[in-house]
Amino acid sequence: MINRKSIEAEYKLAKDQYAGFGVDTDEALSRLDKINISLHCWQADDVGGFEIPDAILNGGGIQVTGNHHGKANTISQLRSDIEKVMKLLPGRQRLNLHAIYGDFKGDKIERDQIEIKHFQSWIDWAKKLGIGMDFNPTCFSHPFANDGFTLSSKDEKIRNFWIEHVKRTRKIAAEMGRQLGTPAVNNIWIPDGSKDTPVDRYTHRTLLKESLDEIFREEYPKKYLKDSLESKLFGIGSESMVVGSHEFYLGYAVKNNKLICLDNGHFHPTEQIGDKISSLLQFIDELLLHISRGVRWDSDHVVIFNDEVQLIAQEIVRANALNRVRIGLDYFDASINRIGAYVVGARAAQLAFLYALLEPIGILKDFEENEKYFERLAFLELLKTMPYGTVYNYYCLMNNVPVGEEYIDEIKKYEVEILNKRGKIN
Ligand code: RNT
Ligand code: ZN
Repeated sequence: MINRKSIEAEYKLAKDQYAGFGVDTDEALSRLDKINISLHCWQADDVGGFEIPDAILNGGGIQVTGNHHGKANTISQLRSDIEKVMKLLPGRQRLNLHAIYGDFKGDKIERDQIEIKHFQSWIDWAKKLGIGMDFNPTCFSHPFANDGFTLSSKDEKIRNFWIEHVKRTRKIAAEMGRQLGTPAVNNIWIPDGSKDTPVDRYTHRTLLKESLDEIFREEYPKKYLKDSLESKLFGIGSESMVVGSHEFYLGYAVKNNKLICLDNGHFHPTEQIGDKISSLLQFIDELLLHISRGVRWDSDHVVIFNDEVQLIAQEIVRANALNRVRIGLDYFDASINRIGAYVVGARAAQLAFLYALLEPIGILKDFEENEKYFERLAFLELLKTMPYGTVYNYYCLMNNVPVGEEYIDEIKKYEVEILNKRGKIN
């Protein structure tokens, strides 16, 4: 059991211990507090959205499994869930919305017809909460995505439909950024690829390049909108080739000054995206992260405090690049309480950044420069037993949010009072 009364005393001891390494825990916390995690709306309802009729998750190479009760079925339920999540997290977060989550008010609005008015109630909600928003075109779960190609389709009609959709999302995202006073990242991920080995990869990639050129023809002020591109190695049904590969978008982003989105479920299982950050930052102004957890494949499991996420946070902090990286989560687990999934993942990401911010970077760099590799290794190991959990608990206490396991009870209460009354999953 967490003893709230002793947290301050424990924090004092932890502060002294870190001070012994020249690390200021108060400063680490104030830097952590400036990190806003963009919470992905799609964990609350299994990437369903609010289109009429309901979009069925397909044609996207992604999959949600599980049937835990309490899925958000309406906009107000989803907002209530996200508000609950935010109350259980220290610091201030953002909302990351997908285009299928518009407030369509019972109308059937095609994706190439979406407008700002369909998202105004979200913007107003964000204003009320004092948070920023990010956005995404939804180029899957749609009949025009069923044959596996969208922006790179050889069918001009299909291509133009998606080009128009993505153009509109840029316009909407820019308006979100303008109204909320913080740039919205509009992240483009498309499922395009093929199950079996194709013979003509080149044409699809040429088409994707042309589609993107057309999409980005219109310029928006960077203070409102940032465009980002998310690659993938393979997906379900696109095992043999994904058009928007890492190399493709890397080339495009460098040439056209776009953000790269790194989703750590989208690479070879042993590939560390933490290692890519210092390379990309040499050539790209800003990165977007989709922090996720692949288990054997891009399975979008709930984020945990594992080596992979730690390295990502460490590489950003060590490169002093927090101001050049936008942080989002991306996973969808319908097998457990969905609110719990958000809080576990978001807290794990925060903990990873805190852990990185508490490193005695000066000492470690000094060892490295002087070829004291044994000392460097020993120190990195010793840091693992330092009381960073205590520092995080103190951060929660200061933010008036549940500390330690207290959030579990809060979520259980929400499950009984709210989620259990939502009826059967559809
Ligand atoms: C899919 C990508 C993408 C999606 C969201 C829903 O593999 O990771 O980011 O998860 O757009
Ligand atoms: Zn992603």
